[in-house]
Amino acid sequence: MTVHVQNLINGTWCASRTGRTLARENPAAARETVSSAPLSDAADVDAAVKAAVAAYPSWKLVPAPKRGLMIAEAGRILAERKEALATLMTREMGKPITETRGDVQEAIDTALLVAAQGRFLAGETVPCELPNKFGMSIRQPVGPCAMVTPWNFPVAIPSWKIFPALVCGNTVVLKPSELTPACAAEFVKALMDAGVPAGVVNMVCGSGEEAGAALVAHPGIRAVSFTGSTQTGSLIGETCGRLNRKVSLEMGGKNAQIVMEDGDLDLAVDGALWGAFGTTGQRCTATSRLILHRSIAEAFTAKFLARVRTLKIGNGLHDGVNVAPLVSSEQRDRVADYVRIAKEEGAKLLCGGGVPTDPACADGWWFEPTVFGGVTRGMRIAREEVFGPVVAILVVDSFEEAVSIHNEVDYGLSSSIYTRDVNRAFTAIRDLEAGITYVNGPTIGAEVQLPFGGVKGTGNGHREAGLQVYEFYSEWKSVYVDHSGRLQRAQIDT
Ligand code: UN1
Repeated sequence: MTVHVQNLINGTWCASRTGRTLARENPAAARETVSSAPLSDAADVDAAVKAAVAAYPSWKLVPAPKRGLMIAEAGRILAERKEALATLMTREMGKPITETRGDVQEAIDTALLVAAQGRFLAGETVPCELPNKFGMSIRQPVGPCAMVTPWNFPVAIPSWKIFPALVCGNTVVLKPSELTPACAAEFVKALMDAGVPAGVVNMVCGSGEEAGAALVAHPGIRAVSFTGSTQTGSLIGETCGRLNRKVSLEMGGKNAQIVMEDGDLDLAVDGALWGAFGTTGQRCTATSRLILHRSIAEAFTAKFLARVRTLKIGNGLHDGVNVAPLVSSEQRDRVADYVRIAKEEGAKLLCGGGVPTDPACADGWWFEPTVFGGVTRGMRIAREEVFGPVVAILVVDSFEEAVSIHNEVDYGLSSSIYTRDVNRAFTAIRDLEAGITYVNGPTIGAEVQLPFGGVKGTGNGHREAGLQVYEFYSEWKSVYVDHSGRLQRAQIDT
């Protein structure tokens, strides 16, 4: 059964003016079309932005607690539809049903957190230097926001952006990945069913080059939030810089798990398996490097490889599957390319490295869980993001060397260290250049109540989730109320 997705403009679901659509196949059964969605152009984007601009003046006057209630209701609706949405998500982008349930759950968690924030979008009151004068700061919305979202967390990531944007009083145009339009439409439907007025949330489907580019540069947009590739993020950053437009970028990672000689090896193996091969390695937070202390490297690698070989490859809808297909044939080509490059660079293939030969995998985009040993700092496989089930092992002689290797990549999203030494753990927390550090846990699995984002090439300094996200979706206004009844000159009459 194919889901026919449409654009949502001013509360009405409609086709693109172009008449063009794009079909989306099931990554685990490429002959099955899961969804089809409009390939929109600049005129469709223009209509969506105009709707968001028109809806803004009244939406920003709705009291924030009331906006929060609508978000709470959207969260309740998502909880009610969780199983159906998770099933659709596995069919549309591949990851196992346990993980797609988690994706929807992350949106529900975000709804609960953001809804409550509707009653606590707090500012400051501060003393003034002059008598009979009152000083405070308040949050105001930014205006119509553009969200450009990826396929790997097709519901959770839109929720990280759209819920806080709405509670702050902004309106939204969403351009979801062309690989997951049906999931995005279900997310937006939950908001509409929760009573969000027409025009407050709009959705335009299509390619990044056409619909995405038109949206980001549209004069009606005041802020842009993007999660995706470094290449696209940099282009969006350039456009927004030129237009003096607020922009939040969440891009690549080359996350590492460090295992020290005093770490719990079995626990570290569990962590590495989940971090490297969960979501088939297609998370910004995925473990892409294992930095092992030489004294445990051999023992760890043996245990790890034994476990990797037991991972169950299959259709994400089937019970017990650990490794589902990659999202698309292009993504699989990219992973295969990195495997070739790593071999050419002299890395040693320890397991996997190809397309599974099982006939059950013939009609989809699987790739074997792949481990490289003998990786050295300069190799591309040690520095570049793969976004697939490939992990590179680097061996070090000291904690200092582990930190130095960890920090020498361009990215800095997530990091992890397994150690029982509390001093080392806290030194790692201080010294690892990353937005997130886990102690005795894998690099994936952030919770929504803490800020999410990275340093260096991973982003441009903004954070999603937690309480920090409101810095992006609101503007501070400073207010001075002088009740002295006379002119008082700051810095002069004090
Ligand atoms: C992403 O890969 O872009 O921390 C998001 C995690 C998830 C979110 C990942 N909660 O792994």
